[in-house]
Amino acid sequence: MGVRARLDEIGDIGRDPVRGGYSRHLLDDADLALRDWFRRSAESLGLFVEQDGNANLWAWWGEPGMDAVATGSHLDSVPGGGAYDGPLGVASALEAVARLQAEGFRPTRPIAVVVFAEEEGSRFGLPCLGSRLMVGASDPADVRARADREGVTFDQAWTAAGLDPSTIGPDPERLGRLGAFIELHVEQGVDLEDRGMPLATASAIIPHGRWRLTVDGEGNHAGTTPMVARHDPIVALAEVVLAARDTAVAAGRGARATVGRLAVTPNGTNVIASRAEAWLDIRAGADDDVRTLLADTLARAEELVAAEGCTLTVAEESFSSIVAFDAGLTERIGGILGGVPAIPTGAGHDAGILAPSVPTAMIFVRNPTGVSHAPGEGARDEDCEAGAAALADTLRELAS
Ligand code: HGY
Ligand code: MN
Ligand code: MN
Ligand code: MN
Repeated sequence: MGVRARLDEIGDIGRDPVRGGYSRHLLDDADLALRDWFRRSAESLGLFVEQDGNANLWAWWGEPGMDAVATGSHLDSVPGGGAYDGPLGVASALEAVARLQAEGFRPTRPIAVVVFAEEEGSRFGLPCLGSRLMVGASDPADVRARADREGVTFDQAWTAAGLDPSTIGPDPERLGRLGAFIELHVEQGVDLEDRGMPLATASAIIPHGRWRLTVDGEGNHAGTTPMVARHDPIVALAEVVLAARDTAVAAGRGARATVGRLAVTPNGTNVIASRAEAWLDIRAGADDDVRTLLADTLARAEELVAAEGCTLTVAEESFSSIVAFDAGLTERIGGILGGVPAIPTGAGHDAGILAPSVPTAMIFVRNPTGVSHAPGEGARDEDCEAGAAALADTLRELAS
């Protein structure tokens, strides 16, 4: 069938007419339609499909047993995301199984194609929700206390989809079945384009922290409040955003600080806001570097916020330490792929959550634009097919 044809099957699901690209979030209509597509595609390959207590989907080739080779990724997106981040890994995994079946391959180990829930964290704010819950890296009580941007609680969303929220949490039995996990993913950068190569493996995922910054000021009338009498939280927050940018630029060494999401209360055109919120995403080469970047940003922010007569509250939303992938497995796959480079990534992945518990590796497929988390994300069809072929070669070798 081919990877392109599989991606085209879902090409109209979750299109975002306002932002462009795709908005597919945990258990929303698009996510449910994508889950149906996955189930139908897997069952057409004769795979046995099950959903675990954390809403991750598992399609088994052979009995769900021990020492399984798992491969897959996620189907959810960021708001206005691209077509490949996540779905390329799932479509390639299905295609790799189809190719192996077509050549008459009989695996000696169970093979599972997996779709992890809410990898982007776009609905409830916690990236890699499904894989974190499975490995016990997130507290189910913390997850169930969350609500989405419309105020829908986790339990309400879960039960609306016919799921029982009490089933979320560590799944050691399922995790214990896995002998290896390989995630194929579109590259989110231009390293491969610059090298003129279609594929790579991953050497590491750099650390990634997310914080919610809340600035409180004094709501008032835009027309009757003198400039000197204002405590405007948007002005204060703007200073904090610039402080984060300046701190990351000054730190260098691949440090990155981003505010991509804001919320204002009451959000009126002729109103001085009473509250302004920002979600700060920081990434850098080492855990301590991320922590230092945050501390340096907040040291500057405290002064700026106080100067506006406002107050700042900081809440950590999530933190992912640096991930080093299984060197042996990565080297072996690099060899299967004909000697490709192992490159680090600044993007988080479910593979990063599994890596501490399961021998894990990643395969990157070239992205000519390097753009991701935006409609401009791209991959050439021939590179996508090369990725699926490489994944099939990997599964054949690991499950022979
Ligand atoms: O944010 C990330 O790095 C990933 O795409 N969830
Ligand atoms: Mn992503
Ligand atoms: Mn992804
Ligand atoms: Mn008025």
